[in-house]
Amino acid sequence: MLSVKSVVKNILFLSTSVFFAAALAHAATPQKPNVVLFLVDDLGWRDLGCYGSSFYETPNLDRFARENVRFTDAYSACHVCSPTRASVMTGKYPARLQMTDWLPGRREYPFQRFKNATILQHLPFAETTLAEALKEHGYATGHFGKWHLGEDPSGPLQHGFDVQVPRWNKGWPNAGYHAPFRLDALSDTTGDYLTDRLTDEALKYIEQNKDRRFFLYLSHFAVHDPIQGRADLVAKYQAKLKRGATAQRPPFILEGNPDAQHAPTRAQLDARIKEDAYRGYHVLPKQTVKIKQEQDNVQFAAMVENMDESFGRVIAKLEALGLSENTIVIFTSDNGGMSAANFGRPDRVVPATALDANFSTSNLPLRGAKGWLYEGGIRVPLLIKWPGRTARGSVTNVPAISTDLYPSILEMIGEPARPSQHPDGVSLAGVVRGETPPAREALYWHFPHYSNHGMQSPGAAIRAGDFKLLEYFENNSVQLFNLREDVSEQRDLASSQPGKVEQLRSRLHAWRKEVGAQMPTPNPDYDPSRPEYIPPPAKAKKG
Ligand SMILES: [Ca+2]
Repeated sequence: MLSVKSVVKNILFLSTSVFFAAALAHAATPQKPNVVLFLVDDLGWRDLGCYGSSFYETPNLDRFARENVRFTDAYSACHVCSPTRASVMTGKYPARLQMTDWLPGRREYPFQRFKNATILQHLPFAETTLAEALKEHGYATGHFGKWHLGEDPSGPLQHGFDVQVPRWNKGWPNAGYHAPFRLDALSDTTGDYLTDRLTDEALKYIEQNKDRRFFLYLSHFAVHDPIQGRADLVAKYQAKLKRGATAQRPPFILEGNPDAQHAPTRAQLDARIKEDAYRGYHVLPKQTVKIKQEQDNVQFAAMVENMDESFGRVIAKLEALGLSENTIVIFTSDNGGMSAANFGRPDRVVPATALDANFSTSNLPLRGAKGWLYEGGIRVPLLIKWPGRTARGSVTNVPAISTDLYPSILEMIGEPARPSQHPDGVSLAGVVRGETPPAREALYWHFPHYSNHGMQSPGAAIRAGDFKLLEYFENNSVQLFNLREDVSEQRDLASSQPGKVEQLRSRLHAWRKEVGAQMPTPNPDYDPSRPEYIPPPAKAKKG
């Protein structure tokens, strides 16, 4: 029988051994890098200085781009929020997940020939999310900001995150960017600005976890509408606009439905915009809407610079804590810039006095906007820092997409890929190291819905090499562009290159079959005598 003394001795010996074993294991395993994923909402491809904006100032991101890797041809998996976010968390195309539209999704209207395809209302629990994978590898996981992948009990806390700030799962801030925010688990005082407060909390999280590996998902509500900048920055851009305001081009152009029976040419659209019937900001005759052409919105400019400040504060915190050489930092956006207004209710009219609240930016030279399959809807900034592995200041035109982040992060932290979880992603780690790009046949988009930011038919797209084919489901129209020669998608090659069209179309159809993509179904309430939304006549000119 053991004496009390020997039991105590044994416990002491055991606990000391456990302590030394743990310390040895710690010393033998190199510290895994931390991961910061900084995801901005609705930030357009040209909304940063390092991507060509001359109006918005983003010094922290510009410096980061100079020191790390900048992707010129990066894409979001969808032109609206939730599908892209689902692809980031799972490494799967939204079509494979049946999460192809924003949550909860668009209403049905009788002028639409199809019903929107049915979507899941939350991220499926069968998925091993990026956060769950990192948790398995010993990471603390913090979610700060926008989720938009389902309500509780399918929020971030049920999908692998230890911490969620604020406790709010929707796709927009509850009460705007100025305090009071009316958000659980995010306190505020008068004068607080949401992006700043979220950043405060994210920095606290970094401090609290500085001695262990962590995954910080800082998913800002910014720069999604409501378009409300911080007052000091708004004043700065008001002054800047006054100094340099010389409009180079018309403030808006028209875009129509490429799938219409007689789809309008660019010259026809440019002529129509001068007609009285096409005045105003609402759904215009022949399914046209207006697209903003200038980056001159001072409220939006303030939001972009403030978001850049937030990024700069995160980088500075990592440096101050000595973590910057052991932290992977990824910056991207979930879809293109909102240069078209939201006509989720087609009878909505945006008064001329409220343009800046409804049209945030210009995506030029890219065509289209958030809500469109043109490049303006899906091409986004992507910057990656992999400490010690990044070729300083490199720029790559290797196409990348948001499904790639999952396998890229696994490879960069030295953990094995999970090919059955992220079948639609390829690791970009080699590209970041400056090696040969990963083999990939094509990138795909699938949107079996009508869009709030345009009146085009539901459709899909494929990019293979330099070519991109867009296909629309009401009349099966296609458009073919060579992005290398025509990034603005102005020269439709569909009729001159029928072989290319057939090749890409059959690949797109085969992909749809492979991923089990849902197609829109006939709308029983469709009224064929009114095949398009008929807007109210333009009001008579005043004065
Ligand atoms: Ca978005």
